[in-house]
Amino acid sequence: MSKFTALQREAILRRISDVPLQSVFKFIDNSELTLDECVENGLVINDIPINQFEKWIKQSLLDLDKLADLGLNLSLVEEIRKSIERSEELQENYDLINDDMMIIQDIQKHLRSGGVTEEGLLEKTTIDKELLNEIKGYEKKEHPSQNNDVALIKGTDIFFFGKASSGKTCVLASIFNYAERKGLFIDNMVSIHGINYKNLIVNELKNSILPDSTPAEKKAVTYISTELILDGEANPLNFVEMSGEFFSKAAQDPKEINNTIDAHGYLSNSNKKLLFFIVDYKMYSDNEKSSVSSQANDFNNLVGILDGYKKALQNAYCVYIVVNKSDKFPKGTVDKNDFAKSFFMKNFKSVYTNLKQKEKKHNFDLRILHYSIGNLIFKNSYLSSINYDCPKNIIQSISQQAYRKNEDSVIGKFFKSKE
Ligand SMILES: Nc1nc2c(ncn2[C@@H]2O[C@H](COP(=O)(O)OP(=O)(O)O)[C@@H](O)[C@H]2O)c(=O)[nH]1
Ligand SMILES: [Mg+2]
Repeated sequence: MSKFTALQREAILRRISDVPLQSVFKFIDNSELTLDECVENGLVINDIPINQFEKWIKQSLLDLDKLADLGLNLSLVEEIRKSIERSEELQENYDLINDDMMIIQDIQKHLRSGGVTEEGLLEKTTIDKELLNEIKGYEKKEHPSQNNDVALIKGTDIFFFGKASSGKTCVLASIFNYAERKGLFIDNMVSIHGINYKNLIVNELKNSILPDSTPAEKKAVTYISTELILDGEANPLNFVEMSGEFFSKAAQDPKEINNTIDAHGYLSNSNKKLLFFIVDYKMYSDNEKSSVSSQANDFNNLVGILDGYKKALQNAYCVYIVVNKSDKFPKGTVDKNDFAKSFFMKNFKSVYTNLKQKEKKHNFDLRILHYSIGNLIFKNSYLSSINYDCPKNIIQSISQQAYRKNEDSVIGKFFKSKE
């Protein structure tokens, strides 16, 4: 729009109260007139809708403090102040969401309390209609821990060790979810509580919901018994998940082993074992250096304890180092297993050396691999897509270990033909 000449300006200002409001707004928007001079020349300020003032204030065309001087009703000035504060607050929430700093439950709460709006989410964040519906319908049920002290049946025992929150339950859920899709496992009802727990976490994973942390109670040591079916042959597997606090407690006080990682005597039976050490890569990438060294300490202590405890390591076929949450590896990492190996050997050097020695002494395999359950958004609280490669590789490896004797025949055939 062209600028007025001085004469035109004067003429317009003189009859400003006759000019349609929308035109006056445009003149002010384009900095051709100021609100001050319009009011001086007879524009009735209280006729202007308050959202118009808000727009000008946001565009720095107007100062909030000036409105009272210009004659705007004080209660309206107050209303505008509040509304501006609120929209700043809303914007802060959208910024937090865009920076991946808000968990899904908080987004849901803000939607209910007005801290964000549906339109705002769609407009100002990357959330689309479908995801918005997921957020609105998101529901995480409380579930009591499953008391499970049934003795392990004969078979291969699979243990998950790692700090609280390192992702043990998620790895389990992810493995069972994959096995269910491919029809690889058959539930064994000896561990009915374990099976219930497994069904629950798999169901939640399918609904993108992440598990609650496993509490440090003896009854919260979960045992899920299943049979791996390959070529029509059933191979019993006992999956044991411990609370992360138990793991740390045992690491700090080896005398407590009976009450912690050997809860219910699961660790000391004569079954063959696969031991999974779950390393939390995210703690590292979040720059929580102290927690990395405390992970290393705990693993070192654990290795020491296991070495002397019954035949824990002697009965182990394989110790797996799982560098978990590999979706947080640097962008562009091509070979994630390679990266996991170098990462572990560099940052957990002492644990690696320690395990290498025990590997020789007890003759188990030592494997280092990466794992991710999928892509997580909303500050790691919501699974936006599921990874199937990681569980596939782990199950394949577990199968090879569990069937060690006839490795070349059955397993090789199965995986070559199926995938
Ligand atoms: N980025 C990422 N985060 C994960 C992954 N697995 C788990 N997490 C996060 O870690 C949290 C704790 O996982 P959980 O399985 O409960 O840990 P546990 O205490 O060792 O059983 C989850 O709520 C997620 O936020 C993963 O593969 N990638
Ligand atoms: Mg857990």
